[in-house]
Amino acid sequence: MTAFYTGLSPAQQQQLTYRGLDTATAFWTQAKIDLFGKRSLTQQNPGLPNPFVVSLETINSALDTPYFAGGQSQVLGGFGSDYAAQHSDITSKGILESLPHDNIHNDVGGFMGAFLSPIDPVFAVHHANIDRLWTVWDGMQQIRRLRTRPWSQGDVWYDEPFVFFTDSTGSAVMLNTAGAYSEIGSFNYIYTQGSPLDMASSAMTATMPTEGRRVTGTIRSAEMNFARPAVSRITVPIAQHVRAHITIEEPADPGAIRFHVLVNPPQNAVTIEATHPSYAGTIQFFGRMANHRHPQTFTVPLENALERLRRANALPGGHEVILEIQVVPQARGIALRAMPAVHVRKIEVSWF
Ligand SMILES: [Cu+2]
Repeated sequence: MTAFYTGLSPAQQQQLTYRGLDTATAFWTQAKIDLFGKRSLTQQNPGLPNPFVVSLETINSALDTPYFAGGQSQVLGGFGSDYAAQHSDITSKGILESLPHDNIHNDVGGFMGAFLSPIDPVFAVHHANIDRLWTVWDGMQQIRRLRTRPWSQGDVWYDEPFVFFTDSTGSAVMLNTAGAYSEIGSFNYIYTQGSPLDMASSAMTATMPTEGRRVTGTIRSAEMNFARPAVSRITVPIAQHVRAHITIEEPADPGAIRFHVLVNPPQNAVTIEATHPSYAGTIQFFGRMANHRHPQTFTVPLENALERLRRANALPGGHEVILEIQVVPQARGIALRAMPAVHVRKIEVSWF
């Protein structure tokens, strides 16, 4: 392991240092932790705990996001993450990463929930689908006549190198920047049937909004437990798309907790049933980033839960709606005696 680590280029060692793996010992210590992690999903136990996080309505909400990256003036948040100085930085995650991407990693478990996730063959299938959805989004953006790539700081994004990119012989690939592979034309394949794009092209109009709004709510009980969720009340106008941006401080053992997000749940009832109309999604910490233990922002679509509540006559009429957003932490895996302290820093809502 020492020979491997010291054989890395300065650029590669820098990337690992960004992630706190700044010595061969630190790298090997983390690899051993990952090695002994067991898959939660197995042949005998193949069911995802929250299939809703990969439902078509969740995917469609992600695909309806009109910008590549959020942050700065793009207050709605992006299809991908918000702008960051480089790719190990903590930044706000879009819907695709917050729900399908992260939940699959952690819920498959074992290597998939860890820094060395590409070791698990399931990784290739999972990321092939994430890539496919990116291509679907590109096609939808073209129909909407909106940009498929960053509109500012684009050069930073295009020039970002992937320094661990090697060919089948282990030699470094020279064409290794994000920009070199930003179009599917660079690859020798295309996607054909079975994507939402087939339906989208006929149903979609080219009138996506160019701007939206975002407001911050005040949080009650930021220090939460299962019986006492973090709650925020925010009044928003009736809009087609409504998203919650939830900032949570990374807990000491992030892999042990998932967070359920509910909108306007029944009074005094904590329900985390994904079939309840109020259930909006589940988020969990994934990925080894720089500044480990810093807060992370997740994006959860509320529009589908609101539509279900509307159909159940559980939302009052009018031009505005008061949203009560609850974030309910739940211990996963082995039962914990006491929920470790977890803090919700911020709950924002954007709409367009
Ligand atoms: Cu991934």
